[in-house]
Amino acid sequence: MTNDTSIPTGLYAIIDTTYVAVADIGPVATKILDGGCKTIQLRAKGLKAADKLRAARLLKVLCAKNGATFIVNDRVDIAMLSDADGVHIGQVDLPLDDVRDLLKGSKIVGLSTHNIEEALEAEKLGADYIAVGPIYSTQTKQDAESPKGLEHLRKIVEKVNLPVVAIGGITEANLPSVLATGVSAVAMISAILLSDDITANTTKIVKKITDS
Ligand code: 3NM
Repeated sequence: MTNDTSIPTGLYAIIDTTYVAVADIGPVATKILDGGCKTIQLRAKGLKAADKLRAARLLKVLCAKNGATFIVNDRVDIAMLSDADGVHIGQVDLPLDDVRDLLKGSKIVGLSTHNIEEALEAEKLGADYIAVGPIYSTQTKQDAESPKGLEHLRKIVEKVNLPVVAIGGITEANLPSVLATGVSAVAMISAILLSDDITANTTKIVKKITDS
């Protein structure tokens, strides 16, 4: 486990390139950071590796300037080359131990989990945090599992001794119910990226989390 104190808490915004054109990644990140968000993940599934790396390097600089944590989804190599603060991996990616070996030092490694067994295994493996989802139905991830709901989330928060990031279909409207389960952070993609005023919307969500 890393001793890094910047393990995601509060709003965990994910810049997903299915919603954001490559040229807009920097401006969108700036709007999110201006709204007070302290964690950004780059999720760039369809992008060419060189574009991913360029975007990751840009996001690292923007996040560092704002005292925010920058996480790369899936790609350990891109995380290393961009000096990201961490990487987020899924169940089908490289084993967590090997990811940590590659990254060295105090980098954050987060793992996607979908049930209590995976969550407990993540704890055993020494993940720094787990994502649990999808809590609600989502349009963003095509191969998402069926929605797990709040009771499922609450049980994992109770049983697993790791920071939990809730993900999937989370909006400003259902945020209070999600926060009431005791999660450490709330990941949002469409609720942030599809808003008309990203900074104002982010500010509102960050305040809602802080005040809860
Ligand atoms: N992972 P939105 S759900 C990237 O269940 C992702 O692991 C999920 O997007 C999981 O906030 C999801 O737009 C999509 O619903 C979240």
